[in-house]
Amino acid sequence: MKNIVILISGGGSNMAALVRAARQGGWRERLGAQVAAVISNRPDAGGLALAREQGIPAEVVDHKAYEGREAFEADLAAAIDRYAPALVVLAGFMRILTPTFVGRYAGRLVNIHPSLLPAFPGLHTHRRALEAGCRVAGVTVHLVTAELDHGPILEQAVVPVLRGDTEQSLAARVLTQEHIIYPRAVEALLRQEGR
Ligand code: NHR
Ligand code: GAR
Repeated sequence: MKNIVILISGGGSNMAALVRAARQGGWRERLGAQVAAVISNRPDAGGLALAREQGIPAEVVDHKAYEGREAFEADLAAAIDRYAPALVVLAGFMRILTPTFVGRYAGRLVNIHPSLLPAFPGLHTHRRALEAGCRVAGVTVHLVTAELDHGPILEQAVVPVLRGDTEQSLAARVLTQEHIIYPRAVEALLRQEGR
């Protein structure tokens, strides 16, 4: 079985979209794949309850309990490796990962970033797109490399920026596209030979 481990920090709507796609899309039967676990770096992440409701093991590795990134990531990697995952999927995961961690999961680590990369890597993407006067915005699924939000692009979707948009209204429009393209991108990765 190809195990998928999903890392979250917040509400987990992308995680929920992936779980739904796996169930409704028959990933177990068609691809021999399952969402094996959800891990959050925040104990209060709403996605933890959503995962448990679906019968998926949900764990916390709280970064605040550690002195440095390396110590946090050592425990995070140990928690992940118990599931021997074929893919590690960042879904609203908000901690920058060191080159050591990224190297451990090279080619198996994927992220969804709420901008049209290479525009607006990093945080506050919707605010920055509005401030720049962009007429379109969007979302990118990419492989994770050591350089933040710079790995190879797997999928993108574009949405219009509308007159009167706020950070919140634009984020909501982008999020609906995230829920469509992330399951599609993950399914395509699962189909690749040798995964
Ligand atoms: N790590 C690497 N090495 N490469 C990437 O491409 C990564 C990554 C870790 C996370 C997701 C990401 C995004 O899609 C991601 C991609 C957090 C921050 C950040 O600044 C930036 C980008 C992303 C996630 N985090 C702060 C930190 O100090 C904390 C912010 C907070 O907790 O709210 O880690 O945009
Ligand atoms: C999503 O918009 C995701 O693209 C973004 O956070 C939101 C998480 O929502 N990710 C980042 O900003 C990464 N820095 P969710 O928890 O409901 O999936």
